[in-house]
Amino acid sequence: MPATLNRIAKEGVNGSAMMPIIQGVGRAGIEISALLRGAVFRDALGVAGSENIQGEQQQKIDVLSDDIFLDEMRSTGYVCAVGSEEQEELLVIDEYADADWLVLVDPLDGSSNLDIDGPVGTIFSVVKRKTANSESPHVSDTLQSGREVVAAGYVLYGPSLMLVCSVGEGVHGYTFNPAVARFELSHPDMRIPTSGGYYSVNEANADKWLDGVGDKLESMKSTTGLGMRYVGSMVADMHRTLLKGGIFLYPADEKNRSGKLRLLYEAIPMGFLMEKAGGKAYMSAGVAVLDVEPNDLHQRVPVYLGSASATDSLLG
Ligand code: AHM
Ligand code: MG
Repeated sequence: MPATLNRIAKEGVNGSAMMPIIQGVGRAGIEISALLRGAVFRDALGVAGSENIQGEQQQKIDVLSDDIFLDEMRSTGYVCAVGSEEQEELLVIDEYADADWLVLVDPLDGSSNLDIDGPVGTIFSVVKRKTANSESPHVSDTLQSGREVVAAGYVLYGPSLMLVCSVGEGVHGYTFNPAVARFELSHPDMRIPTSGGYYSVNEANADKWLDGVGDKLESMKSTTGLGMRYVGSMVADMHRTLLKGGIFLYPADEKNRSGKLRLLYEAIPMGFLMEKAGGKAYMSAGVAVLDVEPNDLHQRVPVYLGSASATDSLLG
């Protein structure tokens, strides 16, 4: 009998409490995967005609994935509110407004890759509310640093469907086995290799990067000899970095002076996983992503995620 996603209930310091939520993420992943595979037949590709809070065109699939994720979190009965990259405000789940947990999600990250049938993902993290259970959950409940996160992970919609997560101890990867319709443990205790791998960045922005990152990258390339890979889909780039080593970065640039990626929906969950897998996660030299105190639901930060050797070589 292979180890299945249910085993997460017994692993990690927060495993039992997180079981229904992680299972809900798994169900959302299965539904979103089915949606993606059938999208071209249902006229579900293309723009929805709306913009998200970041002023970006929403794809129809972004909106549908957001609905699916929210429904699955509601169905757990354990989630009082969801903060989503696709929603301006915190979404309170009225039926369970007294529940303990809040979930932050980027329901479909990298959705610009859908035009070319490229990999995309769902990124999530879980925090415990600070407000009393008798009160309505408040946006302040979401503004917790990565040190307060109790579980985080991602779903990767690639050639196979994978859920990679940590509930506080270790990072485990589960692959959906379509023959038996369940996630099975395929990548136990993922650890980022300490050397080798790739650097992963949109190097077309190099002449606009701030903080001298261009020179630092050139120096790192010559000292480490790392190869280069870039999908432009954070989940895919992070997954490769975890498995093969190296570094993924999205520095601040003249256009995105605070960086492009979102602290709560992208940087913190991936930083949490990277640290649990033995790697490093910085927003700048000496400042760990997980130490940043958020001040806005949709805040952006520069990110540098990778092995200790690669991040130290880049940031010093
Ligand atoms: P999104 O949340 O709107 O999909 O944007 C985030 C994505 C990440 O998946 C990826 O790392 C990054 O944007 C790529 O940006 P760029 O195309 O500027 O290289
Ligand atoms: Mg995103």
